Amino acid sequence: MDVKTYHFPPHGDDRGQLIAIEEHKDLPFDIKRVYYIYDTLTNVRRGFHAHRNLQQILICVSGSCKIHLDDGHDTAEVVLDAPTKGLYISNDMWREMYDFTPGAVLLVLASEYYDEKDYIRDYDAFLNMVKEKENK
Ligand code: T46
Repeated sequence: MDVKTYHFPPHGDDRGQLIAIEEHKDLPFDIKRVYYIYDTLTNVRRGFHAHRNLQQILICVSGSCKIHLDDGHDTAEVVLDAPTKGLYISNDMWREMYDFTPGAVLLVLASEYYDEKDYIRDYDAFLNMVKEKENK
């Protein structure tokens, strides 16, 4: 699977590090929403859904976690272990997040407002949608 990642360069000096992400310059979409996931226990797996119309960039800004991606044919595992690394996730991609280290914070930049109707939470329904789109 072709996994798209971004490198966000840090502006470091003897005080520490700073990363800036600017709409229209560093991202392939306009940001409508930002959320972050934290206090997730190491043995917890979350996600288990795809989106019909949502692009996102995931950045583990503290600690690390793993992302399982599934496009209905192939799967990939991506380790997010640096605040400089962003993972792009498009529409129609099943995702699961797991192996959060204690204190990990997963920041998500999203192209759309929150909409529960955009979620496909049933894996078989996800596979059917992928097949239907391919047969069109
Ligand atoms: C995704 C992965 C990476 C809101 O009220 N607004 C929001 O913008 C979001 C994202 C969630 N919520 C509520 C809905 C649930 O009651 O927060 C609760 C937890 O959401 P959810 O169970 O969907 O969280 P995850 O970690 O399974 O998935 C989230 C995103 O929902 C999803 O879009 O791609 O992170």
